[in-house]
Amino acid sequence: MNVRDIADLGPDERAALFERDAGIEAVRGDVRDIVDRVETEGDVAVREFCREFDGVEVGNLDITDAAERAYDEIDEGVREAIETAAENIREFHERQVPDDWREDFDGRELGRRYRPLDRVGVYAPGGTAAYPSSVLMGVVPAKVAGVDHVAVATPPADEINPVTLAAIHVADADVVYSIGGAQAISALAYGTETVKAVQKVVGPGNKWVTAAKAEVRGDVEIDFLAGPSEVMVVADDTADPAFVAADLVAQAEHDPNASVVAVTDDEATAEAIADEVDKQAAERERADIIADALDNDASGVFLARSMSEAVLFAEEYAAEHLTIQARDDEELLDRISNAGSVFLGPYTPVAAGDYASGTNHVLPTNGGARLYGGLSVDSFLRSTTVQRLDREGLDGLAETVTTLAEAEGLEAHAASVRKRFDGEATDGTTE
Ligand code: HSO
Ligand code: ZN
Repeated sequence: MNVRDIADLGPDERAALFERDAGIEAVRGDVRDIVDRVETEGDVAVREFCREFDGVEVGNLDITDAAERAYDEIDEGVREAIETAAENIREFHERQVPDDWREDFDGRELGRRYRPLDRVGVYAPGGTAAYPSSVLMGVVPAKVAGVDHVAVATPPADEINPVTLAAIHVADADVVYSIGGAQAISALAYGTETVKAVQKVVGPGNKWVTAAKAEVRGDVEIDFLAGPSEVMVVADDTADPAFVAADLVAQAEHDPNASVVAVTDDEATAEAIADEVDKQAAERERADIIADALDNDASGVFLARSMSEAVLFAEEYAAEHLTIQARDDEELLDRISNAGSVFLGPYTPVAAGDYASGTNHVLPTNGGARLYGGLSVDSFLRSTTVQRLDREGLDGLAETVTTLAEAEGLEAHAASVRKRFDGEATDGTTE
């Protein structure tokens, strides 16, 4: 890998780094047809697409029983690892559950109440992108939030990944469908004879799945449109180049379109990271995918003139994962707002969060971190405000409300307040 100087970046190079997108436009038209057909024809269309895209003649679309069987059958070590990861994820997400509250604001009792969504769908990719860990990241927070019906859809195959199925069981999903791609997203969004329609669809997927989520958004809620994995490492001269490189190479193995970036103010560190990346990348099993990801226009090792410039670069990039390997990591973190998930210190590899530390790995990519955060318990809750005013509370507010109502030309609004004091003077208004 070459080290590039931030100061030398031209507008096109900056655009490639900072204006990443999910790359779904090319498939939007085809996906719209699939989504529409499933919406209007239901199971018949789903089965046809399973045949066409997955090459599988699906018997029962509901495979909930298979998850429990897989749990019993998989390797014991893997089963324990799933359970440990699920437990840590559950614990961290339980800490996120907000309490309902009511408070008195001078005769105005106001509060907020949280209730879970009733029905949620989690997409679990299949094939080489089958990540049992992503099943945990989608289902566990939904269950912690109290969602009653959590459905998982995963593509049909001659043998569906048993570890994915076991993770679905451990995460305690309620129903599992053997449906993949855009057809799964449409089936979850609109329902079919077999599939119960949900209110929100979450989870990562390929560009077909992502385009389908864009398509159904509005009719149902979605989490966000996630693209390939990204990592940004901000490093100073105290960073261990081998650790930094290992994290870059790890995220690079996800996808040829993954983006992996390091930025440092120290030239020797930059060169050492670049050398280490080349060395480690060649040693990995998925060397081909890694090589493509490293070649990406949004990947690279960058030299900044100062740590302040490095921080600005990271802020502008708004990476899915941000790791800070530097002396003053907390101080640097204070200056960064745009990041999906942050990893501090030499012993916090991104892989820890990917699997088992407890944080969620379904995170905003393509700069989404400028606007929103990753999947959490909040993603599955809706809040309702509640209020009760006593007579004095309303009396104290009457003039403000009637004045504003009349300023908006909404006389009946003002009257609805005055009605409470018919024939009487209020503190503020005299009728
Ligand atoms: N780094 C990926 C999640 C993942 N890693 C799943 C391993 N398995 C996106 O955050
Ligand atoms: Zn990962």
